[in-house]
Amino acid sequence: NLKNTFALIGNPNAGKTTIFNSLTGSKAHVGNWPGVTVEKKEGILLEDKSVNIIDLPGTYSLGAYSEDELVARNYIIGEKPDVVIDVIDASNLKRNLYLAVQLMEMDANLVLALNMADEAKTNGIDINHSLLSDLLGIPVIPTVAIKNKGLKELISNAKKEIGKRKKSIKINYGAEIEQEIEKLTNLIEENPELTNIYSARWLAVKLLENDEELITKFKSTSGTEEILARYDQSIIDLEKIFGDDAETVIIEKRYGFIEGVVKKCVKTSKNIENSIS
Ligand code: GDP
Ligand code: K
Ligand code: MG
Repeated sequence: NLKNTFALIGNPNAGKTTIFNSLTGSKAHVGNWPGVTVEKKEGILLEDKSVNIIDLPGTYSLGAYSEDELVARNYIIGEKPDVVIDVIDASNLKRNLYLAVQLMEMDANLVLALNMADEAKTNGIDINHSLLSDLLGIPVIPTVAIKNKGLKELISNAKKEIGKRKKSIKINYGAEIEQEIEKLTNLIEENPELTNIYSARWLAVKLLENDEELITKFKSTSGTEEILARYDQSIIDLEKIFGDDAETVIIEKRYGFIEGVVKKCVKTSKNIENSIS
C-alpha cells in the first residue's frame, strides 16, 4: 500500500494549476508550507489513489532569492518526490528550460510536460519533442492542459520513472570552473551527512553561485570548514580569471547549454508568426 508522490513545478502561468486540477479533480487540500506564507496544495491522482500530487510554488529558478524558490527546492531536496513533473510553457521554451536544467542538476527524477502545445503551434513554433527528450535524457510529453490533452500520457510516463536513479546530463561549465567544481565535489563527498541529502556536484555549483542559504547553513554546521575555505579560494581564483563573479559565468553557461538544445530541436516559421500579429 505504498504511496508515490509526484510534484508539479513550473514557471508561473505555464499551466501547473490547470494540470493539478485536472489530475486531482481539484479536490485539493490547501495549506501553507511550514514557516512561510507560501500556499501548499496537495491532492490525490483521480485515476490512481496511490499517487499523491503536490503543487509546488511557481518559480523561474531554484536559487535562494525568494521564498517560492526555497520552498520548491527544499521540498525536492528534503522530500525527494518519486517524480518531479516540470510544466513547461512550450511557447516560451528557452526561458522555461532554465528551471528544467536546474532540476536536472539536482538529480530530480524529472518528466517534462511540454504544455501550451496549442499556443506554440499557433505561434509557428515547431518543437521536435522526441529530440528534446533525447538531448536532455528525460521524457518530454506534449500537453494542452485546458483541453485535457496529453495528461494520460504524462502520468503513464511519470509512472515509468518511479524508482529510477537518474544520471542527469551535466552542463560543462568550462575547464576553469570544472576544476573548482571537482575540488569542492571531492571535499563534499568525504561528508556522508551532505551526500545523503544533496547531489555533491549540485552543491559545489551552488556554492560557486554564492548561494546564500547554503553558505549560511554550512557556516552553522561543523565539519564543513574545509569546504568553506575551499569555496572562498575558488571564488577569488575564478574572479581573477573571469574578471566577473563565478555566479554570472555559471548562469551564462547554463543559458548557453539551453541555447544549443533549443537551436537543435525548435523550428520557427516566421510567416505564421507575422500573419498572427
Ligand atoms: P500556473 O500559474 O502554472 O498554475 O498556470 P495556470 O494553470 O493558472 O494557467 C495559466 C493560464 O493558461 C490559464 O488561463 C489557463 O487556462 C491557461 N492554460 C493552461 N494550460 C493551457 C494550454 O495548454 N493551452 C492554452 N492555450 N492555455 C492554457
Ligand atoms: K496563475
Ligand atoms: Mg498556479
